[in-house]
Amino acid sequence: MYRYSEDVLADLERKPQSIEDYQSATPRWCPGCGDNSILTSVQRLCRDEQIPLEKAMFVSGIGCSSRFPHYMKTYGFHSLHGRALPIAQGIKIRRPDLHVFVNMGDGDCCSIGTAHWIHAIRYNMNMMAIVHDNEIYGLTKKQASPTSPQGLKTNTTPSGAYLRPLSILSTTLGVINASFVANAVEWIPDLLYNIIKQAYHHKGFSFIRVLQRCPHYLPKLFDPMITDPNKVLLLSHENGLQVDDVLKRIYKNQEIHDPSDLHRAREIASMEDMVPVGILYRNEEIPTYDELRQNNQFYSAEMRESALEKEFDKFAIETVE
Ligand SMILES: Cc1ncc(C[n+]2csc(CCOP(=O)(O)OP(=O)(O)O)c2C)c(N)n1
Ligand code: SF4
Repeated sequence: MYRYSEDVLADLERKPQSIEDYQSATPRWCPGCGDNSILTSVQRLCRDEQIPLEKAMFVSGIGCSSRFPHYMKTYGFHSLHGRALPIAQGIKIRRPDLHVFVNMGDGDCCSIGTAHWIHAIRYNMNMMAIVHDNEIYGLTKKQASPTSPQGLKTNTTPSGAYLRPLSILSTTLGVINASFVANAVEWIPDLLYNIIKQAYHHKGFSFIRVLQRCPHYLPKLFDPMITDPNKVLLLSHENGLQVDDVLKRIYKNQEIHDPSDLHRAREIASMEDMVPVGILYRNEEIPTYDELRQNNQFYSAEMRESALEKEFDKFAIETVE
């Protein structure tokens, strides 16, 4: 008798899922925290794409933003500070059928997790990573992070941060195999959603840095960008972000940026007077690690089988006459 796969049988039972179906516990973030906006965009994406609950996996590190998996009614892994990416990679290797999402804070990704960040870009595995960049350590109560502005008074830099901040975008664009790099701000939810949606459809590692308000510790930090639309640079392109007329009327600084232009992407990433919003770089020609492993060019299927046989032979019981 024909055996139907579990996926086919599950699909027969499936009803259309609403946003509420993806919502789990009530978020415990502070009122006005930008993490709420990011969560809403991701839940909207799951609803619009009808991602089956049992096929989505949210992995995070430790931090306020890393509470994300608790708020999704999918699989989730609230892991260790800085370790979200390697855990997500392990999951993806073992379960390529899952849609893997990674949520990290700027401390999580760019301080303790820096090595994993760099190598995750290089591995280019099929998953989406969002950095909630509030430019501070939120959970541990206002310590300077690598993205804190120079001069910012924090509990670890009471007389002001000494160093210039690390540019998340420039660093990511500088790593070999970067294949999707975007920048968003959570206070323009339509564009945030659009970027997340394009990242979801990208083949490879899609990396989104989102500027995220922390009204509890840095209530006014992003005010200049929020109150003055001229501080935002909209990046639109037929192969990038499509921006509607209403937003175009508000945000007058616009650039038609072809996301295949890496050189221009790097220039945009290093701007200091405006915050770019859109897709800086996209390249689907770069093979993913998953593809490279599948088409393993160094060992043929026969070679792998014979190596396995040799290993099994070590455990064979020989009968003595
Ligand atoms: C190995 C380890 N080191 C340090 C900590 C303490 N710690 C927890 S969260 C955090 C920083 C959180 O900041 P960020 O990653 O920017 O996320 P946010 O809270 O701002 O969302 C630190 C230092 C820890 N939990 N584990
Ligand atoms: S401390 Fe900041 S980042 Fe953490 S929940 Fe509150 S507003 Fe959000």
